[in-house]
Amino acid sequence: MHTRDILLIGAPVDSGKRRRGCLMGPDAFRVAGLREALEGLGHRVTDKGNVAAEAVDVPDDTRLHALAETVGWTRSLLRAAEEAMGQGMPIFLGGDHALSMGTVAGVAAHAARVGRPLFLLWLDAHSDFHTLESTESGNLHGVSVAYLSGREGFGAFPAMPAPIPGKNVCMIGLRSVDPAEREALAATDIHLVDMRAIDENGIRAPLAEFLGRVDAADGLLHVSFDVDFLDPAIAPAVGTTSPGGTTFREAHLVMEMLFDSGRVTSLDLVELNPFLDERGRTAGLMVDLTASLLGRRIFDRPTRSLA
Ligand code: 6HN
Ligand code: MN
Ligand code: MN
Ligand code: MN
Repeated sequence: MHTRDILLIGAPVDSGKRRRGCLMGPDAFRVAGLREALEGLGHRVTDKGNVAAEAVDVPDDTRLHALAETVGWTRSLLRAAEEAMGQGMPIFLGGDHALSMGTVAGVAAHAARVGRPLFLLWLDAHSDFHTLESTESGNLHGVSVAYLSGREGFGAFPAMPAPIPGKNVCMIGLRSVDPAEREALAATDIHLVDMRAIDENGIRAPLAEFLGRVDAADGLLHVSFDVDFLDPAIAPAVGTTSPGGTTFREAHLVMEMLFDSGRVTSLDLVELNPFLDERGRTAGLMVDLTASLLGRRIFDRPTRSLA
């Protein structure tokens, strides 16, 4: 199997929403054995420890929760991600989904520098497509994709170095999208795969189609995995639970297909709130899913038929 150089980078971001706990995420992934699982698959793994937020001089805004802190995280993670892309495959251990503004911006800067198109796979119940103006909650974990797409109105944030075109973005698992997000998404060509589409046609076809386009463009692929992509019955450790999520096998199939594609160059694991977990089961499941993305499989295919 293809051995990869993997960098674990802790991003204990907890500023993207009011309910606290995601700052414990990086250590929960470590305790759940992420490093050992990936080493067991033959990869070289380096744990780079945790990144810290840069101190910034940004006035807070009463409508938005922890704006200055989130801008500080975006700046420091942007730099860390761009640097890591030159060294291997970074896995960012969150932290809430606000962290992706920094990680994906840094990955995009790297892609632009090496002259490769960047594709973004957003596995999430939510579209995270608010602007600072449209957010109703004021929680900045709900604005990441809008920022990464280069939407206007992100004043205090660093300019997005290389906005990702909508046709290069695919969201899978959607089931909680606010009216303003729905309207804004309609004006983009982002690929939207909601839970109804998965119920009716399965999760394989739309993912295969997207991966085919990544392949055709010889693109880099960043995967941003929000715990609430999964059904809360199997993944309770998340603040923004939404019923009707993906099953254990749907999620593993996505990871197995991503491994087979050979395309994934960076990954975020976000929104794990260990304070809400049950005996570490959500952290453990996320570790197992990451192992599937990096080559763990039941059998080497094709499996033998019994006929
Ligand atoms: N996430 N749309 C809601 C809001 O508050 O703007 C939920 C955001 C969820 C954020 O999934 O990372
Ligand atoms: Mn999210
Ligand atoms: Mn680089
Ligand atoms: Mn979500």
